[in-house]
Amino acid sequence: MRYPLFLEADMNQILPGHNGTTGYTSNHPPKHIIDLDRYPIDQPDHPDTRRLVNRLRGELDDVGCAVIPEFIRPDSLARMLSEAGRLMDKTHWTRESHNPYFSGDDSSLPATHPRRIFGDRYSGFIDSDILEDTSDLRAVYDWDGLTQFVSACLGVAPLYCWADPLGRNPYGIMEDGSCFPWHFDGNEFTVSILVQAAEEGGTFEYVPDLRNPGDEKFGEVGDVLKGNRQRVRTLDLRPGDLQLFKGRFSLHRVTEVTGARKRIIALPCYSKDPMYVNRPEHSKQVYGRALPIHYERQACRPDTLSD
Ligand SMILES: O=C(O)CCC(=O)C(=O)O
Ligand SMILES: [Fe+2]
Repeated sequence: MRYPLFLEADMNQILPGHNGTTGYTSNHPPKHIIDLDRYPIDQPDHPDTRRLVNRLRGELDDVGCAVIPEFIRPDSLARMLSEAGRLMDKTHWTRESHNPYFSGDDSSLPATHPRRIFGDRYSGFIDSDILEDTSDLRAVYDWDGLTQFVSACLGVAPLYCWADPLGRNPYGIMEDGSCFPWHFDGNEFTVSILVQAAEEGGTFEYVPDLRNPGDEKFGEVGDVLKGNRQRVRTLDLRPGDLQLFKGRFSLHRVTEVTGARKRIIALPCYSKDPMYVNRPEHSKQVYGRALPIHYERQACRPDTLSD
């Protein structure tokens, strides 16, 4: 399978999935997970796929985010929901305060600097390394077809599944009282698939392309943290939709969840750098642990941003 938008040499560099194969691992092949009848992304030359890629590229350029409705089949969504349910008591919950960069306070900066503005987070993750062997989420993430499709939509090649063993494709969990304050992600690109919506709240808000690899735009970040909503966009996700998002460059947050039903979201992540993983401090804050790979690769950063 080849997307014609890129040089063949580039496409050949896309890495296989975490298990070293280029295929999928679940009991269910990609066509049982993704609605390939409506979205034939396994056929890059199909006119529908070309149109879809062009639409998504346009949306990403215009508003920094793109959505594909009902991308995941209802049966697969139900399997993801039951997997998350079985793993729910292994969720790593965090109640803490962090700045948009998940870094420590720096008293050498003025009190109004974004690195000194902390927001309260209460949310959890089912880390990627504990997903079940037959997980649909793991299978679809390990399928090269999805990586190549995401690569084509982002206009970024080669693109890699994220090397971070904890953060690469977790379920994000929020319950009554949960919220996730303004932040930038450690990885460059995130695909999110809402598995179950909260009863109320849990709205995804973002400011497209607020910073870029050469410029932190601390002034603009500070304005958003102080409540300026001029450039803030909101997204009303529905279960099964797929959302593509540039989380390392677009400041984003999830508003407070209320009600008994948990908000559950699958978060497959991608990177331009095949070696890069979270800093140990970032990994501990978000996923509850840091592994040897996080310490070994501390010096290996994808850019010079604050994180
Ligand atoms: O739950 C979401 O919609 C996004 C969560 C998020 O921003 C993150 O996990 O970094
Ligand atoms: Fe994020």
